[in-house]
Amino acid sequence: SAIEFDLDAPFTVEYHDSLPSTNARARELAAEGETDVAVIANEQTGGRGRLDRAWRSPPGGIWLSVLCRPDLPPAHAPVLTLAAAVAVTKTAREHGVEAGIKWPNDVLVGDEETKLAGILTEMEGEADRVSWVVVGIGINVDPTGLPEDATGLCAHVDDIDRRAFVQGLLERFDALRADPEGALAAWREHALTLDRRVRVTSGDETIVGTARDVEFPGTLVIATDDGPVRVHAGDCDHLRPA
Ligand code: BTX
Repeated sequence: SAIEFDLDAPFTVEYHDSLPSTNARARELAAEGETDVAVIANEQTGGRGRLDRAWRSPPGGIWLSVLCRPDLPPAHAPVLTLAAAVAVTKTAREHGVEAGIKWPNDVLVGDEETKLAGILTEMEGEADRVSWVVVGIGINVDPTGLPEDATGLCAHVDDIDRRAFVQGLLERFDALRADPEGALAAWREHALTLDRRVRVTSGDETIVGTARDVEFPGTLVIATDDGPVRVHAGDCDHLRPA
C-alpha cells in the first residue's frame, strides 16, 4: 500500500491507507486496553482539529496518532502536546524545513502564519492519573488543496522520505515524553510565540499582551497592562498576532 513502510519505532505501528481519523482509531485501541501504539494513515476522511474543527488530510500526508498511558495526572497531559510539537519541529528542521512552534499546538514555517502541522491531544482518566492519552499529529506534505494559510514539507524541500520522517518523529517523541522538563526547555528554544504581541481569545474573553513564557505543563504567560495573565492550552480558541 501507499503508506506501509517498515519502521523500527519505539511503538507498535498500525498502518491504514485510509481512515476517518487516526485519533478515533487510537481511541478504539485504548478502549481495547492497548498502549504504545502509533496509528498511521495515508489519508483521513474525517480528520479533526481542536474544538471539533475539520482537519484536511489528503493522501500522501503524515497523519498519525500515538496512544500511550503515561504516569501523569490529567492536568499535566498538555506537556505531551508540547513534546509532540518539539518532536515535529526538530524533525522538520533535520529534513531542511525551518519550522517553529506557535502556542499551543501548531507548527509553522517561517515567521508567517503558515501552518505545517497541528496536534490534537485527547485523554481519559481519573483525577490523579490518566488512563490513556492519544496525541494526534497531522503534518502536511503536499500543500496542494489545503487551506490558504497552510504549507507542506514539499513546499520547502524537493523530496521528503516519509518513512525517515516518521521514524525520527517517533523516536524524538518517545525520548521527550519521558522528560517533561526537557520538553518544556526545548519548546522554549523552538517557540515563535514568545516575546511577541498576541491576542488570545478564550470563550468570551480576549487577552492582549506580550507572550512572556510557557510554564509547565504548557500554560502561556501573557504580560498585560493589568499584570501577568495565564492561559491554559485547552482554554485557547485562537491566538493571533496583535
Ligand atoms: P486546530 O483546531 O488548531 O486547526 C484546525 C484549523 O486549521 C481548521 O479550522 C482549518 O482552518 C485549518 N486547517 C484544516 N486543515 C488543515 C491542514 N491540513 N493544514 C493546515 N491548516 C488546516 C489542529 O487543530 C490539530 C490538527 C490535528 C490533526 C491530526 S491528523 C492525525 C490525528 N487525527 C485526527 O483526526 N486529528 C489528528
